[in-house]
Amino acid sequence: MAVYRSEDEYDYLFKLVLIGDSGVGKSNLLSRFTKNEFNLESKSTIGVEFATKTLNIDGKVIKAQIWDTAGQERYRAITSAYYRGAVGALLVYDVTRRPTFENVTRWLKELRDHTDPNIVVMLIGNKSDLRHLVAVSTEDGKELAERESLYFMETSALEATNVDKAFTEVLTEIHRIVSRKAVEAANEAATSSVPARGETINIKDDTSGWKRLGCCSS
Ligand SMILES: Nc1nc2c(ncn2[C@@H]2O[C@H](COP(=O)(O)OP(=O)(O)OP(=O)(O)O)[C@@H](O)[C@H]2O)c(=O)[nH]1
Ligand SMILES: [Mg+2]
Repeated sequence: MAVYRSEDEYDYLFKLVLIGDSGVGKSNLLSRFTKNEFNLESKSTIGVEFATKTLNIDGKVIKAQIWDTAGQERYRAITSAYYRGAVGALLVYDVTRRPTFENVTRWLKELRDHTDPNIVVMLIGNKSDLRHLVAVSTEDGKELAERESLYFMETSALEATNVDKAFTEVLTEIHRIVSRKAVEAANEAATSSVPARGETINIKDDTSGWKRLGCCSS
C-alpha cells in the first residue's frame, strides 16, 4: 500500500537566504529551483519574497524555505529579520560583472555579523551560459571560496545548470550537521547518566532490589 504524505509533513524545515548584488540572478535561481521558471525580464525585488520546496535528502523529508531580497540597498528589508534563523546561504555574483564578485566580501561580512558561525554558505557564480562575456574565471571563484571556507558552484538559472545541485548540496550539508549534532546530544545524554569517575555510590541503604529478588531471605 502506498503511503501518502501531505504537503506539510516534513522532518526538517531549513531556512536559506539568497544574498548578493542587484541583478546577479537571485530571484531567477529561486524561481528555477522552486517552480522551474525563468524570466529574462525580471524586475528588481522589492522587500522580501520567499518560496518553499520540499525534497528528500538522505531518507528525510526536508522543507526548504528560501528567502530572497533586493540586492539594492534602498529596496532591502530590515537586515536582522532577514537573516534570523537562517541555517544556509547562497551568496551570488554574476560571472560577467567583476564588481559583483568584488562585493562578495562585503556580503560575507554582513552575513557573518547576523548569523550563527555554523551556517552553511555556498558561493555561486551565476550566468555561466554567457561564456563569451565571462569576467570572473572559475579559478578566481574557487580560490575565494577556499580562502573563505565556502562551498562553490557556477550556475545558470537560464539553462538550469547546477541550480538544483547547488541548493541540494547546501541542504544536504545542513542535514548532515543537524544529524551529527543530534547524535552528539544523544551521546552526551547517555554519558551524563553514567556516574562520573570517583563518584561514591551508596548501595548500603538501597536493598529494595535485593529483597524483590528474594536473594537474601534465607
Ligand atoms: N543569461 C542569464 N541571465 C540571467 C541568469 N539569471 C538571471 N539572469 C537575468 O539577469 C537579470 C536579473 O535577474 P534577477 O533574478 O532579477 O536578479 P536579482 O539578483 O534577483 O536582482 P535584485 O532583485 O535587484 O537584487 C534578469 O534580466 C534575468 O533574466 C542566467 O543564469 N543567465
Ligand atoms: Mg531579485
